[in-house]
Amino acid sequence: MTISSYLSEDGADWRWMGTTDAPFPGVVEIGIGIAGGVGEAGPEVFLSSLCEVRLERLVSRFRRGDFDGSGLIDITDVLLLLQYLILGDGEVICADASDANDDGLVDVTDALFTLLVIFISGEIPAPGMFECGEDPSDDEIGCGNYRAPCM
Ligand SMILES: [Ca+2]
Ligand SMILES: [Ca+2]
Repeated sequence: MTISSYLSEDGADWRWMGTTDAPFPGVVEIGIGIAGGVGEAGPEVFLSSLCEVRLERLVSRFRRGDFDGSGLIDITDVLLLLQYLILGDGEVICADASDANDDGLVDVTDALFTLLVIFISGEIPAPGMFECGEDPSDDEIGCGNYRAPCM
């Protein structure tokens, strides 16, 4: 059991009491209680409410190749991606969108692949550079905060 606590701005003493292996995705039941003092076995908590919390993976929609989240895939995405990779300048807004070749990594090959598609030929993998969509690939990267409108 793990017990930690903090005092919020309104003076309430919040305690975390216990850790469990939550199913993911799945539903966990969480109790909200009121502390009533500290007994021999630790804090005494009177359970006041139970609620179910559903744990789901957030699915983000994006245009692949849109490193800067502008909604367009162009040379700016290539330059900003290279600037990020080489100089460490900037941030990855949405790793899935930055992974232009959909190999599960955000690296210099994504910049080269995007250049190839823009100036020579080829096709950006699904959902593509013109359509918004979810990542069909099962990889370790996700899409945290894609900025462009994506319906
Ligand atoms: Ca862009
Ligand atoms: Ca890649």
